[in-house]
Amino acid sequence: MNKKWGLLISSVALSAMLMTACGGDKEAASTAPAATTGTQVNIEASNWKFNQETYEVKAGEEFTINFKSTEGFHGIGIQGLDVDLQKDGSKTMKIDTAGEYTIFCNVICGPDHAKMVAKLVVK
Ligand SMILES: [Cu+2]
Repeated sequence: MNKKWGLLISSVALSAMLMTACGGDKEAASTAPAATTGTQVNIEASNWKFNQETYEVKAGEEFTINFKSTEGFHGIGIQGLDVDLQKDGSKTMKIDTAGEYTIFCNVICGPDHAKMVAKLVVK
């Protein structure tokens, strides 16, 4: 996973920066309308942080991540999970085992991009 992101990030770094600079708006392929029931995990990204340091969900229960860039162009990936959202988007999923997962920004968004990390705690 790390290796994959490293490759991806270095290969698209330039184009991502250009796209961000022009205010390009791209819909992620995995974007789906937000579900209205179940646990909602609202993650907002701004320059250069997430609105919470940790987000909690329950193991074995479905939840929906609602991701939004409120300032700038950001994205989220979650280490070890199939989550890849850019700008705005939602993803419904379920994690069966308790643990902690690192949420990171997957768009090269500016000088403090590397600081954009948070934690998903599955209890
Ligand atoms: Cu970023």
